[in-house]
Amino acid sequence: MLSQTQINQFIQNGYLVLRQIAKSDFVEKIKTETIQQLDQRIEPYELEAIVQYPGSPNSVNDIGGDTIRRLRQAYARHDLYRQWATNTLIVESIKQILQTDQLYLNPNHHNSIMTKTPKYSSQTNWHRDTRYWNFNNKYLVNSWLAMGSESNENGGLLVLPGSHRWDDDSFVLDDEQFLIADHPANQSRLSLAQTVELEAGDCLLFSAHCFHAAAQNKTDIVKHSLVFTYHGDRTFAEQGSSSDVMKPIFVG
Ligand SMILES: O=C(O)CCC(=O)C(=O)O
Repeated sequence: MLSQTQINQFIQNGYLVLRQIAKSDFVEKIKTETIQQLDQRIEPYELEAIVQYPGSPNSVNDIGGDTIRRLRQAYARHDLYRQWATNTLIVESIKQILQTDQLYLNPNHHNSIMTKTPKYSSQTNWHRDTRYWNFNNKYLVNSWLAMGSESNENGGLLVLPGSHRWDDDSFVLDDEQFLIADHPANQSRLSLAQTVELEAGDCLLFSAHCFHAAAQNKTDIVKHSLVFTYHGDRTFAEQGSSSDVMKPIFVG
């Protein structure tokens, strides 16, 4: 159960960190499973070389071209991931934030284990997840469970607090809907950037409409995070869109 202060923080900033919400033995289990699935290269996954973000290998045939950026379809992969996706504390917290009686996980978005490898990871520029998603509103919340420490050094998330409420268009995006980092019109907003420092077992909840970014992993340890996207019963995917391929999963 979130306190009113925590709910207010989310409303104000567009994100909230729930510290040490996953028990350490559970995090160890989920991390072991993740490393195994990565080693076995269990599909479906997305390669760094395919997204072509800054720093990613130029092609799948280059050195590091087979580096996995994320394992997709986490919910269907293993009961441990489903346990986290339906964890009562997470589900009830997001229901409070969204003021909904019924919560759904959208299996088409995130629903993944994000990995950042030391040598071949990429930088993700400032974006809103909602930019390519197709829903009738912006009220979607991501949960991001850290399986280890996350900081700017290993490519942890950065957020622009309050950006989920920016409904004007005074910031400038490129063709792929990323904020242009060196555009004068974006400078005051980019100066708000905060690094979200996490430890194993911490979970970040953030609005899918909140601008976020992440650097490359400059350490020598792989970073793993488990990410799901949720919405309430007043949010619908547009029929026939990429957000509607698989039907929402009721989680509580
Ligand atoms: O870990 C990262 O690079 C950020 C991932 C992200 O923001 C996304 O996939 O939407």
